[in-house]
Amino acid sequence: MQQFHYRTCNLCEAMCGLKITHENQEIIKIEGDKEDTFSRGHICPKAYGLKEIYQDPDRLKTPIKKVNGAWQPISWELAYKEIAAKIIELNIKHGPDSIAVYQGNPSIHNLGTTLTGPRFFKALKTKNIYSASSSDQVPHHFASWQMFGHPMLVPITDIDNTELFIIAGGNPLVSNGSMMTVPDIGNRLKSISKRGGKVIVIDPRYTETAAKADQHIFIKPGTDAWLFTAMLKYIFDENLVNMEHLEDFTDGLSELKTAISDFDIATASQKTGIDQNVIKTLAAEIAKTKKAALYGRMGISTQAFGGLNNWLINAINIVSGNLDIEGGLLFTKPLIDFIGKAKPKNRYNRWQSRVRKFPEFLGELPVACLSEEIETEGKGQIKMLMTSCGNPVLSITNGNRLDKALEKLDYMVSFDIYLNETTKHADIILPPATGIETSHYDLSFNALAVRNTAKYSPALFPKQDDAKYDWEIFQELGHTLAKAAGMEPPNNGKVYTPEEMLTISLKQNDYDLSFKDLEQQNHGIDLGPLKPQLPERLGNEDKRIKICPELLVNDLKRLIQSSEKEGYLLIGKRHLRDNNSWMHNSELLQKGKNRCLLLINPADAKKEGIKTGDKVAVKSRVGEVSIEVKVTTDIMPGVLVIPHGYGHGKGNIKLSVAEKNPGVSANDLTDDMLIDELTGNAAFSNVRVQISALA
Ligand SMILES: Nc1nc2c(c(=O)[nH]1)N[C@H]1C(S)=C(S)[C@@H](COP(=O)(O)OP(=O)(O)OC[C@H]3O[C@@H](n4cnc5c(=O)[nH]c(N)nc54)[C@H](O)[C@@H]3O)O[C@H]1N2
Ligand SMILES: Nc1nc2c(c(=O)[nH]1)N[C@H]1C(S)=C(S)[C@@H](COP(=O)(O)OP(=O)(O)OC[C@H]3O[C@@H](n4cnc5c(=O)[nH]c(N)nc54)[C@H](O)[C@@H]3O)O[C@H]1N2
Ligand code: SF4
Ligand SMILES: [Mo]
Repeated sequence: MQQFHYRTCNLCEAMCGLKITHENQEIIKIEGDKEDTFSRGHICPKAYGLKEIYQDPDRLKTPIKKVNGAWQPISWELAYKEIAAKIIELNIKHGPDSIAVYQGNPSIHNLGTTLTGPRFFKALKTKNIYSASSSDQVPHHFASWQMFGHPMLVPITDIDNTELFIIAGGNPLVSNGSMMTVPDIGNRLKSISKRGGKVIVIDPRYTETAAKADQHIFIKPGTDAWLFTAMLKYIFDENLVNMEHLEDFTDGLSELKTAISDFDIATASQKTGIDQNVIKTLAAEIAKTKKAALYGRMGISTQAFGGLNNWLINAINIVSGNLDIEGGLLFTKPLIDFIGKAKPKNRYNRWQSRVRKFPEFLGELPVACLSEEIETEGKGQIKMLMTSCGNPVLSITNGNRLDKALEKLDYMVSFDIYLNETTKHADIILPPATGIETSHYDLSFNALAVRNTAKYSPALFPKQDDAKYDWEIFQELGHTLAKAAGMEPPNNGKVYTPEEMLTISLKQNDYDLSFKDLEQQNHGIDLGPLKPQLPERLGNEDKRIKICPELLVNDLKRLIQSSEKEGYLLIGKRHLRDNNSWMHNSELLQKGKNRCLLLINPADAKKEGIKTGDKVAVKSRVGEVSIEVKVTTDIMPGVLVIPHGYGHGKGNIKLSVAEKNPGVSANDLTDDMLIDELTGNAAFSNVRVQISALA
């Protein structure tokens, strides 16, 4: 008999509701859940990947251990014991910092991992904690923490009410939104234009989102901070500041005016390649449109001035009067609200990385430092690495360097569902149950969503008998470790389920909902639109916005002193059927033409004497790849595009589908020396490269 199961897709940030038709343990159909209170029936092709991951014969389900270079099964208990013994041994020999942790992107998409992984890693008391966040969104958190008092107080575009939506460095039509949980983005964008509003995209590529927008503006990669400072300057100069509702609790407005007084439109135009009149119009439009939002994402975050960009974007939204108004940008109020309860504290520069002395932020060091911290001998050198839900050999800048550095480790453990380019270096891999075998609640993305909603999804299918959930693995390993160290196991040795943890989190909340209420609503519960909440919602003690934080203002010097070098600027690109590096083992998502191509503008192609289908060598300071070319007017002259997440099949791994079309890794070209020195974020969005035609 066919049955229906409703759940939230956990593959990206959009939180789409799925309706899964199944007969016993066979999936018949996956479609959008039209009754989902938030996503209204939208899904993307990746949702079908849930079925493929479930059925993938290459997916690991029980632990494996490398013995003399060959993989062998090992029991959970023996694996825990070996890992615990190694942690204790290295701790005694070299101290807690000799054990490093890398947490990848799916950590935050899995309820069990989110609830138990970070807690386990924190208990190791190592300063060497790294994550995909510093290849991604750390600058957003930095600006939010500095300006609004909490790293997760990220202003969210009120997309369903705005009249002007400016997108810089984001391609939500493909990514389905990021740092802005927004299912059904296509229709939501269309509605803006339909109600007489306007969508503008600022991007070095004429993207899928740009194609649906009212205006697209090419920008030279890495120069956005020049554009934003010039826009701010213009708003001040033309007396367009209009923020009465925020003035009573905003500090530093006149300091901001002074700080940007030396910037001008002419310089910005020369740096960005954007016409002066276009810059003026952009600034005037955002200041004069009643409900407007300037939104920036990956492209403005993963560059040398990611922190500055996010600060300047927030400042533009504030002075133009668009923060904390309907149709502008608002803060969320999730059901499980870890922001509201948090106490302000220092989160920056409490320690530094050992080799390059980069400051810690939110308890983490920049992942661009990981390889050198493994390679460089001396006190505090990393001897052991634990990766969870991450594939840094393909995802971090200068991935090849890490690939080699991992060989030097004394020991490595990976919590991962695949034997891949990173986990092949591990001594033990512990694979959790995943996707439709697990229950789900979005703890993080509800804090970034364009509407307040809540939804709990139970597991669809039971995990294989001898498999384990991520929350079991982290808690049981924690207990084994405590016992081996002669300590009391945490929680008296009890293993809490996510459901028990959610029940505890929901004991008190502003919506008066219990876990039972969530369980009863399989299409989710709508908690209403985002609403103005300032100043109460601010995270700092004085409840005041800091529009001109010292750390950020001082960083303007670095922008002014920056200089240009020769060569093409390499940027990235996402495809609707890719998900970073890890869903290439799905036949369904992989079929079709090769997507791992180098995109180049016709004028540049002509100059280089290359055409579509040719192979070229692309070379950067750190490496070289050879890749097929596609010539397209979508790319700005001087800019090259290579998607990330490819480069499969390096070594003894098991990805039967992915290896058929391995592609090359863009991160064999990106440079670990390029970093936003303020926030520690990797700057891979504009790496200098040269190309040469191959015979
Ligand atoms: N050049 C370039 N580099 C980039 C980017 C870019 O745009 N360009 N994007 C950056 C961004 S935004 C990000 S977020 C990072 C991502 O970087 P990472 O998080 O390091 O890489 P992913 O490709 O997401 O790899 C996810 C890993 O998690 C495993 N996995 C999947 N599901 C589960 C699960 O349920 N449990 C466990 N334990 N493991 C699981 C997969 O097998 C895979 O090994 O890459 C960054 N790197
Ligand atoms: N299909 C699919 N969806 C995904 C993912 C995926 O891999 N595939 N990954 C998920 C993850 S982990 C994340 S973080 C999000 C990312 O979500 P987005 O940020 O929306 O995704 P990107 O496609 O990386 O968009 C970055 C854009 O910035 C542009 N850009 C590059 N350099 C610059 C610059 O200097 N200035 C400006 N203005 N623009 C620039 C690029 O051309 C690109 O269009 O997507 C998520 N969703
Ligand atoms: S957009 Fe994201 S959440 Fe929605 S179906 Fe696709 S992968 Fe899943
Ligand atoms: Mo990401």
